[in-house]
Amino acid sequence: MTLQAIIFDVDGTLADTERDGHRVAFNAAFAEAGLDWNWDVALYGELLAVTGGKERIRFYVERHCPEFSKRPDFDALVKSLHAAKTTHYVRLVDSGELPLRPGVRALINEARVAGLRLGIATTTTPENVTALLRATLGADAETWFEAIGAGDIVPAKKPAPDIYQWVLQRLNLPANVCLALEDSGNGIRSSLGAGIPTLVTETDYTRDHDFSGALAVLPDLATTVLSDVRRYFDRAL
Ligand code: XBP
Ligand code: MG
Repeated sequence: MTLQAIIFDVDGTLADTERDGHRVAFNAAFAEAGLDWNWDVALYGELLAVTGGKERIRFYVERHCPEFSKRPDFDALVKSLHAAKTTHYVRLVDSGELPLRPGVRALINEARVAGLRLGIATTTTPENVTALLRATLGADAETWFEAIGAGDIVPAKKPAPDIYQWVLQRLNLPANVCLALEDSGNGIRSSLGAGIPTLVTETDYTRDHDFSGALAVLPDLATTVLSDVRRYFDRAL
């Protein structure tokens, strides 16, 4: 089998966005709404167990202030908090404060030159993906990715396989000619659930996750070139 496409996760994989991006944006939205919720670095690590921002807010409320969910306007509040969070996050990304992880730009460039097809499978909101690609790779970077599966486009977020299955369908490729790049336990459960061989680059938040089934677990892509990726892919055969 020859590798035909690479499907990238976004948060934690393209860029280390969680601690200094999403977390900061959630806290800004909470403060703006007059809430005294503060997600510190350690607490946020626990909340990452749940993917999706709206789902994460609900998970926090369930655990830390369950009475809050009894408010009649709770659903609307979650929605508006999340919309405000997205605005803050996009602003942060636009300011250029969230760089790509080492080796990511080089691998994407090399893959494009080699004629590999590219996709994205993420639980984050589509606006966030657009902002990150533009801020880091340039105005036309979004067009490099033939299929961008993001956010609520599928109802069941990672670890469910749905988002990867959606991307496979868009690419019109079987799972076994693609390689997924992931950084988290929920991410690899999703990609492997869709049958896609998966390479992991771990982050500070995901180092202790269960990556069983990964082709390899790397600290980052700093020294990984496309021929290495192809070699890892061949392990899946
Ligand atoms: C990313 C996530 C997302 C972001 C927040 O996971 O879990 O929830 O933290 O995004 P993955 P939104 O890298 O596995 O896709 O607030 O836009 O939902
Ligand atoms: Mg991730």
